[in-house]
Amino acid sequence: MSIFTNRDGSRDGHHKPAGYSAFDLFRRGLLGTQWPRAWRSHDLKPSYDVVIVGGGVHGLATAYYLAANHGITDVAVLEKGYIGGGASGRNTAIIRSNYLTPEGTRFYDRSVKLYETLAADLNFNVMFSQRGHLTLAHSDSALRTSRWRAEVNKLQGVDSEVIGPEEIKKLVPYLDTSEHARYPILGALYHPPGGIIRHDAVVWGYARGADAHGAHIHQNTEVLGIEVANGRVRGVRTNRGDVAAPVVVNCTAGWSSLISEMAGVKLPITTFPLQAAVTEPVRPFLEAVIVSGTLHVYVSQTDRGELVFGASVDPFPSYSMRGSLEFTEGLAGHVLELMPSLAKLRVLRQWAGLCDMTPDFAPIMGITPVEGFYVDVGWGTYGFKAGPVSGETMAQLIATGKTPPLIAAFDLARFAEGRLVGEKGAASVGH
Ligand code: PYC
Repeated sequence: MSIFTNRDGSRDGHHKPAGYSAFDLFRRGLLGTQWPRAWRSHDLKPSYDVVIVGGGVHGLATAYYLAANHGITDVAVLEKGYIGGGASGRNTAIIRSNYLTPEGTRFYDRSVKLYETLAADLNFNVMFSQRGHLTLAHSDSALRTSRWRAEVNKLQGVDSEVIGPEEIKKLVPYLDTSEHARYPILGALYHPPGGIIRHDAVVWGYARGADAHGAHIHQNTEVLGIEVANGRVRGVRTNRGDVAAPVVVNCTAGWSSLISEMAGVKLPITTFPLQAAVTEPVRPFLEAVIVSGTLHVYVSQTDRGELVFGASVDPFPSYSMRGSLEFTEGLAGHVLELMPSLAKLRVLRQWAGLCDMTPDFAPIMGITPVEGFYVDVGWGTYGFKAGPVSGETMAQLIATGKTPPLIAAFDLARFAEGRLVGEKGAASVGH
């Protein structure tokens, strides 16, 4: 039996992602063999209808929805490393929609809704755990912003409210909610639908789905140039050869301004590293996701028991993805101000991802002055949570030629026309 033959007998071009019975899992686990490939390798064709640059959650979701929602399957996803090896694998996997602007709230709410049905849609367990999200306020101004966000959220139908220290203590008993804390907690923005997800599973699920519909996923395929003639995109130059395409989509993070510049499109983006760390696993004690903008820290506990922490972006632009001791020391200090009982926990590893920051902290999505060249970039520290809705709306734009209302506010032209979407106040981290 070919490794591309599924249990339902479907093959290659009509590849259907496999679903496994418990017995199948047990048998394959024991034998350690006969796992069908989740996505296939292909020769790079000389042309595609659509070329997507970037094999993270945004690029793969765009490929998946192009096929699933619009029947566009002659699609190549080009990834210079391995899929999910960029920002999609370097985040803290927090999902939420409690944003500050109506545009942001509506947009991320659609993403939460898509995440809620993603495991069923992709037939792949993405381990979405909606355990509630708390943004702590330690000052009057933070409390005011929380109230503002709660009102904006409610008007958009998003479940979000401000709660006091007593309710916070019930939700998170290990938090120091006493008045004697160095930064006493005055209240919090509580967002019950928020939570965490298994980020690799989201990437793999979309890759399987896109592959099953016929998209070609090309790893180790680096885009070196973008061909433009008479104001129209013509294709891309890669380390594996040239590819002609009438549509090229920039779905990269970290290198988005460099890729766009290859097409002659300048983006108002500055790139900063964002570090995070994970501890050894301990028994489950932390249900909700905790964020403190004042202390520049956020923390959640994975299903494996590890605590995942993050803090602010590094204070200088860089393309470095190395962790630093300075970061871990600062992070530990801030975490212990919130939960002193974690003092003996050991950090297992740390990492950094790249954040493409725009002047208003909102993304840049849609058309560019180069016909056929689209961007889905500028995600700052919000990129992973936006994957599904970005894929869905970018696919709709490419298929119909019309900008979906959900992303109209995020167009590139807003910077020249002074229509900024100020989303900094919804950040989990200081910038
Ligand atoms: O926006 O929730 C967020 C977030 C957490 C870490 C980075 N961004």
